[in-house]
Amino acid sequence: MRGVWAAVVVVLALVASCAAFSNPKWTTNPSGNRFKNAKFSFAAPFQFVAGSAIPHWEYGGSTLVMDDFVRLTPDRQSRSGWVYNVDQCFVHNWEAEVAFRLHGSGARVYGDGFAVWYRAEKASQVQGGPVFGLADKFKGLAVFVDTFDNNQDRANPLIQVMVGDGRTAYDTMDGTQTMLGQCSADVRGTAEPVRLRIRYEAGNLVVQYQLQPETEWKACVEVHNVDLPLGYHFGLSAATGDVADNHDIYSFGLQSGASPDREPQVLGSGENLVEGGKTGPAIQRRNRVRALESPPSSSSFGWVAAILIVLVLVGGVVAYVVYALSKDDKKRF
Ligand SMILES: [Ca+2]
Ligand SMILES: [Ca+2]
Repeated sequence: MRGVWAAVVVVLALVASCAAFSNPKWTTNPSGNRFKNAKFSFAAPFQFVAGSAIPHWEYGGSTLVMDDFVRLTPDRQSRSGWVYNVDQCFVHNWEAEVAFRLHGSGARVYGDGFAVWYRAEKASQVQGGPVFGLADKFKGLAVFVDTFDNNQDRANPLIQVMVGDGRTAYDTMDGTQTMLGQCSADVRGTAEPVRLRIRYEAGNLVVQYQLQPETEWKACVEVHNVDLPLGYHFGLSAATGDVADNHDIYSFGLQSGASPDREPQVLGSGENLVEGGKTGPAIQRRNRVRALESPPSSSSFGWVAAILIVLVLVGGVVAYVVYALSKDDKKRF
């Protein structure tokens, strides 16, 4: 009988250790399996702690951190400012939400707008430049909120997506030649902050905006097969030129997660990743990094559950065999 009890103890110990590993270390919001990433987010009130007004973010140029918002530029000519996250982001699927207000004394002309970035360079390498305040020929994603109508097509203000390859220069005529998609959006001069949402999930990029709180989200741009490397940095920047505006950012929030129907393809299997029809080295490499960096998802709970069931079954069989053998031993005597 001693063997039976030993088998039972081993099985219970294995079950307990698996349960400990499956304990989630993040909070899930009510909308599903997304969770907020505090180190890639900021929001008021901004507190001045240890020389940095915004933990995990650096800022420069004309940027001023106020109590309730970050002012990238004041309503003055020829200013540019930026705020930039210091951490590399290894989140595979994410959703960024920016609350902003663009306003100033200009009644008919104002500008130039601001950019939301996911760029290659580190915060310590950020250089000012002509693309809404940061350097051109960037690597990564840009979502421009372009208020000044350079090419006089009357489409501004507009929200526009560009993916930079590190060589292509931004088309200064409102990005007409370099954009992946855009929409006109009357986002300037609002009483309340406007919200911009950028969702990147399984290679699909979706941009929406909300003009007033508690109102519907409007679709703006949807682009497929967008390959963004892991390890880039989030940032925001704005610039004024001959025309000017206050470019005020109230919050930047990053949520990470994935839709449940896509997640099982990605986690745990290095070979079978299907993402926008691409399986290039960047995606495979990203997939490997993701398996290391990402917290366990719902699919990993599935694995834990399967392992537990197998362990219980194996334990049962072992216990039965040991029990039967001990019975045989007794019969023999
Ligand atoms: Ca423009
Ligand atoms: Ca234009």
